[in-house]
Amino acid sequence: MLLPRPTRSTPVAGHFTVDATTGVHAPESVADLLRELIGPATGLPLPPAGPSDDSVISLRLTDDPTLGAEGYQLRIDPSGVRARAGTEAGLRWAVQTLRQLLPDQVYAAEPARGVSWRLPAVEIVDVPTYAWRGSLLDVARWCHPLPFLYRYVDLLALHKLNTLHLHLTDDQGWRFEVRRFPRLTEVGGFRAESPAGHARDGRGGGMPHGGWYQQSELRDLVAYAARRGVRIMPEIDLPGHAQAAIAAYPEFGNDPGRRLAVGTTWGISTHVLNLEPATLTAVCDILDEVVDVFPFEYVHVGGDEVPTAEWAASPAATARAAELGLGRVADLQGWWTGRLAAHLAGHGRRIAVWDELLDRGAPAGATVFAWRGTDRIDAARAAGLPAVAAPFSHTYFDWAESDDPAEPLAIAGVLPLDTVYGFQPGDVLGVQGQLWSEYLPTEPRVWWRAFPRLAALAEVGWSGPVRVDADGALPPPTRAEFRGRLAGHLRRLDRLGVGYRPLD
Ligand code: TNX
Repeated sequence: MLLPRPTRSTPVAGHFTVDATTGVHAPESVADLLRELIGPATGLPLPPAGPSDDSVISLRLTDDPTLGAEGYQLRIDPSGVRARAGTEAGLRWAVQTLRQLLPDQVYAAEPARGVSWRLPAVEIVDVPTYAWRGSLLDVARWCHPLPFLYRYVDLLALHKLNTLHLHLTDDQGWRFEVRRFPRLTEVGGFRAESPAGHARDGRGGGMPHGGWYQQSELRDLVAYAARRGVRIMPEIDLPGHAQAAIAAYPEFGNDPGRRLAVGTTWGISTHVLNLEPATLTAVCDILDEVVDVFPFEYVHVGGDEVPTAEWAASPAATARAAELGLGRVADLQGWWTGRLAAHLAGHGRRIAVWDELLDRGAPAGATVFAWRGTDRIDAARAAGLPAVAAPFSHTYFDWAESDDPAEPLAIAGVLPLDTVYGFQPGDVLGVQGQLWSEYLPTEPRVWWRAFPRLAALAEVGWSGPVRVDADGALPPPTRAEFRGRLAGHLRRLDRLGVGYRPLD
């Protein structure tokens, strides 16, 4: 009942039981992860294996290029467990597979008594199809508490998803502590109220909301995620979706005399950063603190939904466009983002951007997050840029799963589970599921919208797309196989107390 489905799995006769005599042979960090993930529920000590032990779990690094950066092979037979991988990342995924092969009580928080920790004998070779298997969590619209972020990382690792895209800033909140610009969080981290009901109804709830993360808290989260094979990509959304920053520092906006409030409704703010040298320098200073906290190679600098009216009305911006020989004011965005890319390149980093940049001069080397439809994936490829497939049509899990009026309030809909599972991403760096949080203010809401769809996308990312009929529908046997396996997988989420949306 593995999810995601492994590349190859062949049953072998018999089984192996993990018990109090079982020792572990593995690189230290991998052995620690095994103990951390299997110890609490089983109560087993899993000590380092001695030379004469005959009950052993052995997880070793090997030189096998066919396993790539994250693949592993695993053999369980009555004599023990042996996993091999070319990297510690591969061994970590082998640990997640071992955990899935144990009885689902292994996911319980409390010691489970009277369970025989029996592993079926099997031979597995498992190599992911896509290198980027991500999940965006929007902590800007609602500042989700840190313990939830830790749980979220656990859930990603369980599904062999390797990237958490943390959307840290937006019009309605700035959550990343910046030492040099403390008002970003002191002012930008708090708003007066949020919409009550759908934003289009125009009613405010009257309740303030706010919060932010200290750099040290985020560093700890990064380290915790890294031990599980999950990288965290920070997103600082620029130069639009930045009203919270302008509320904190009016000089970043296009009218320094104007006092803006942190956004209190959802949608697209018309207020964007100005393109003055001082603001560019400030943004680079902010990014310096970002790279200091997040070691991952990619920094997402946003770039979605940037209205250009303020630039068009600004003599300084129009003069700059003319001086740069840009035909359109909108192209200033590509030029400006190129400056950020160059600055980040100085730190050895690459930039990620939303697909709007394709229309405004995306900087060379940028990785494009194609969200406005599957055609944006093709557009990125046509521009010679790597793409992560994140189209709303298949990966926007903030959308309702059905049109049943009993569904909790959603920004839009409908995105059914089968559509996610049938997604054909094409030739891309990988796939990513989005959990924008306008209508996901609490942990239970996030889980409801995330699962089971994120599990389906994790399988697309790891195991590759399934074959679909000419009309895009799942062939009934494929659907039945996945649903059957998913039903078993949901028992694991039950043990973890993750309140997913039940299968229809
Ligand atoms: C569009 S996707 C946005 C977000 C919203 C989302 C809601 C993207 C890059 N921008 O600001 O939260 O739609 O589905």
